[in-house]
Amino acid sequence: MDERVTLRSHLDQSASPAPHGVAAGEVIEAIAMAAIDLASLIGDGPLAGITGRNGGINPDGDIQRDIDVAADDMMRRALRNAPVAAILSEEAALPETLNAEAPLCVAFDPLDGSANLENNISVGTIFSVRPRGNDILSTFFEPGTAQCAAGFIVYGPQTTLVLALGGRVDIFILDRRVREFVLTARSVRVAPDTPEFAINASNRRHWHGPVRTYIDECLAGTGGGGAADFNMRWIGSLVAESLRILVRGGVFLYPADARPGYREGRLRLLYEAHPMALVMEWAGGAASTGRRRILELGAKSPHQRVPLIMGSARGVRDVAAIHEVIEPMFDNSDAPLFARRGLFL
Ligand code: FBP
Repeated sequence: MDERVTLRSHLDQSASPAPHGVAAGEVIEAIAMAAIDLASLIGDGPLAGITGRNGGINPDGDIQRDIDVAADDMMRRALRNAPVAAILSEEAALPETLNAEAPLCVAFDPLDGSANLENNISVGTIFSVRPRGNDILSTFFEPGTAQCAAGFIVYGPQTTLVLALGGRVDIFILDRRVREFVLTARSVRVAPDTPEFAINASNRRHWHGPVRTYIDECLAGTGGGGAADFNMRWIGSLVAESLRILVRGGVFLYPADARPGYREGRLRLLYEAHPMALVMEWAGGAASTGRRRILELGAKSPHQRVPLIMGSARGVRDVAAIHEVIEPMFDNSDAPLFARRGLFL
């Protein structure tokens, strides 16, 4: 990209015409500043006193590490100085009101996939911004279509900010020398039809019929009657998988399965699935539970889980088509019916 566009100048240009654009720009800048500090802390890790040891259990039953607590504090501090009426963090049981008069509400996962840090694998912060409704806390329970901005930061070899704002998705990389995000990809588009899937295949025995059928078809390849020869990736880090999909397409699946605690999937609707779905859709991709569009769902509780299938439009459409063919009552069957080929459209 010839001209150097910083996040700040990008927000000045593109945030203001969007609904709630000026306020959204301030929120995004606050999150970006927190992310810059968090990137240095993550980069130093044990050198900065981060042990990775457990700090307890968060409200949703996940192990909480010292870095999760630090990331949560950083995000909260940043958002207190932004036009934010209420926040909902993965690390707290309930939403918290900040400035009741402010125009926006923010749900966030301060540090997704923190267990990956032990192995120096990419982790991230995910955020979802929506206009405050009359009843502040009910704002979080509106469908994902209410979001006016969303995105995520990947703390990896580079610190990358993916931003969905004003109906498009742009990517920025942190210039560490000057502590500024710089635009590197404008209006990114998800490739419509990449034969690549990402799923934790160790759960195969627990999957329901439609997911098993889809993955079996991917694995069969053209030699086995499948529609294409698929490649597979599984990083176990939602932000890293999402960035890969934006860069080269493919489909990511974290489905519901038969394990206790996974009947609604693993990922959380408000600060994982909703923001990722907005990013995917605004980049021309799709996001679904297999049966319903993620953005049309409203949460019933702050930490509600949801099956998430997202990425290239064709892949998500194929998974949804298989869900239509296979009766829900046979969902968890191992019957040979589910091994049949040729279900892709
Ligand atoms: P947390 O929200 O608990 O940090 O975990 C989320 C996550 O790490 C995602 O980033 C990833 O897609 C998924 O869990 C991996 O789950 P599993 O270990 O079950 O494959």
